[in-house]
Amino acid sequence: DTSPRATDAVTVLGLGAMGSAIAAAFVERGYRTTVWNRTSSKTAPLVAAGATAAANPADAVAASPITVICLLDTAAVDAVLDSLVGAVAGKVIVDLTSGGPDHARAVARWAEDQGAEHLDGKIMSDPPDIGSGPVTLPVSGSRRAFEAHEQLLRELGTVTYHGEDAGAAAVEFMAQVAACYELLIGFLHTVALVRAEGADTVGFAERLAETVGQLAGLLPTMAHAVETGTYPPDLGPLDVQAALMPDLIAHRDAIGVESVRMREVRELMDRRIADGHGDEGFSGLFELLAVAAT
Ligand code: FVH
Repeated sequence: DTSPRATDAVTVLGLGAMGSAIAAAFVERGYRTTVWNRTSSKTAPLVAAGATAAANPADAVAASPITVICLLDTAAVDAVLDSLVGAVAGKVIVDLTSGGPDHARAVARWAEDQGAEHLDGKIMSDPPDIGSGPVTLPVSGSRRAFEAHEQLLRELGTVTYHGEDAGAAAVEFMAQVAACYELLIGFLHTVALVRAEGADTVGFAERLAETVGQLAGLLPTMAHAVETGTYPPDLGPLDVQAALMPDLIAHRDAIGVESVRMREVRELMDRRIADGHGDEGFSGLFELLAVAAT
């Protein structure tokens, strides 16, 4: 992309596995890159590649209009921000550290008090993918800062902007991570089931990957059903789906495989049917999930 850049200078605070990959991507793309890390020895590979090492976070932030922070956790971010009081006025601070929505909102308030603009982003990929592989980067916060520096952020991967609420990217990230863990912990339990029955685990996993691919198409449809409150018989009517559950759970109990989630599914199905919705599908269980009305 040869369009003029908003800036050719960028600062990166934090040179762990991810921070180093981020700084390297900026150096490789010709940005004047300034780096800082608590353990200064980690700056060496990046300095060798053309980056400039700063002695402390404040000097590093002063060197560029925009600073990317990528540290282990929110406690680390707070520690570094404490050393940046009075040093960020007029700057753009982009925090890519994993954390929850409320921390992102707190950093946004801190930045505003300090006269800086703030973006929060979450990196959904592994360090080697930065700059080249499948990187998803939800970002939220100052729309002006996002529009001014969108291209710099896109050097790292596929960026999606989630609005002015600084916590929105973290909401997306937490939901994505949790949904993947929900799927994968269930997958591992079914691997235990398949192995307990002496079946082919890898073959099962390959066939399940196909099934999961088909489920992917169902997710937006189910979200639409939730939004409209109208539930089609997805995966079939609950009357039919529920009929399997006693045998499915009895089988897992018989071979010692965890069934806590299957018991939750059965209980929700039975309640939904008792409420008169046996002709609707799995998405209708949403109505029974105790979520405080927003
Ligand atoms: N690594 C991954 O695969 C995941 C992929 C998805 C996104 N995550 C998030 O990225 C953040 C950084 O993760 P990381 O893999 O770079 O983590 P480390 O390699 O352990 O580096 C941690 C850096 O944080 C610095 N640090 C820790 N505590 C402090 C502190 N109190 N003050 C200042 N810096 C601190 C640490 O410094 P040092 O130990 O080298 O001196 C590293 O630079 C993270 O949020 C992941 O969830 C990565």
